[in-house]
Amino acid sequence: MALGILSRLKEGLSRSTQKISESITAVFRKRRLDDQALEELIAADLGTEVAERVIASFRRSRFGKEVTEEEIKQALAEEITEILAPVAQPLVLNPALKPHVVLVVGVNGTGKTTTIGKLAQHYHDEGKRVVMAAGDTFRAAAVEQLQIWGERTGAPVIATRPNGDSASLAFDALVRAKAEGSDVLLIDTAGRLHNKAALMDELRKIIRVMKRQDPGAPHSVLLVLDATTGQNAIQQVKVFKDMVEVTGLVVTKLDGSARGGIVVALAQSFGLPVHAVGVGEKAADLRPFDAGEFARGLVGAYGDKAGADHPGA
Ligand SMILES: Nc1nc2c(ncn2[C@@H]2O[C@H](COP(=O)(O)OP(=O)(O)OP(=O)(O)O)[C@@H](O)[C@H]2O)c(=O)[nH]1
Ligand SMILES: [Mg+2]
Repeated sequence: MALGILSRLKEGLSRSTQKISESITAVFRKRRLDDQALEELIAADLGTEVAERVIASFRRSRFGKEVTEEEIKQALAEEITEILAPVAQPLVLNPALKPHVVLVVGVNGTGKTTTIGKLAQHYHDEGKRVVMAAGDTFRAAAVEQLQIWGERTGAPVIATRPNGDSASLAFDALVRAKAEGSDVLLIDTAGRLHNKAALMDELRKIIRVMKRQDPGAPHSVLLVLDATTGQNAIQQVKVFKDMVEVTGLVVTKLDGSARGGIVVALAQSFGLPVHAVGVGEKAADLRPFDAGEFARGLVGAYGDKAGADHPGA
């Protein structure tokens, strides 16, 4: 099964791969470390900063040398791994917290509810007691969607009437999770960004109301981003960081994405932990974020595993 997931990640990233490595390889063959190379990397969603960093490093270490395509890929993978390694941090639940409260935010359709379901399954499989709160009270379908995950995992799903107050729902869910001695409370939210002020009010109210009961809550605020939106994800992080204290990211839809490079741009721009990546719609399709694996997948450097650990090339 793990292999299946890995190959789906590879498959998703392979389209980014083509973008990055075909053009880059061609450029480096000609040994023209110039604006074109820079543009190719930026076009692959790596962003200006990362592209400049990669080019600068290549200029120092590779310029004028005979290099094979595989060596270029390995070197690029190493460079990208360096950028990603500091942000590759799993979401660790604090066992002293009963529950550890995780608020999940993000714009419409990024995969919030699905990610909560996957996390519920993951923690359930670890033997933890999970409670979910259907904080998106505007869409009946959103509540049902979470309830299906609840049935799958045996975790209670706290919901309220349609259009009910999400803050009091979150409050009630926290009361319940505490009473049950749960390990983790996962709170879903609505993500209608077209009304930013209303969304900000709602999220802040949820947080304020929960703090009355537990001043430390929410202990984690996960921002879910859809990789297929490319550079727009950068803007979303800025907007949500202004609203709430985002503690970490989950990047979804990397199975179908030609935009894996955005993860590198996010790491470079914000340094926020990337807790996990989504590579499909099923429970098992949430993977821990592995910097090296991701970087190699992104540039298509799977051929020579040993080369990845090449000392100080
Ligand atoms: N291929 C793929 N699809 C995903 C992934 N994560 C979520 N989806 C799908 O994306 C769609 C939206 O996911 P939701 O979890 O409903 O997104 P949401 O953020 O809760 O959406 P709203 O509640 O409408 O704001 C669904 O069809 C999911 O099955 C992923 O990693 N890969
Ligand atoms: Mg949802």
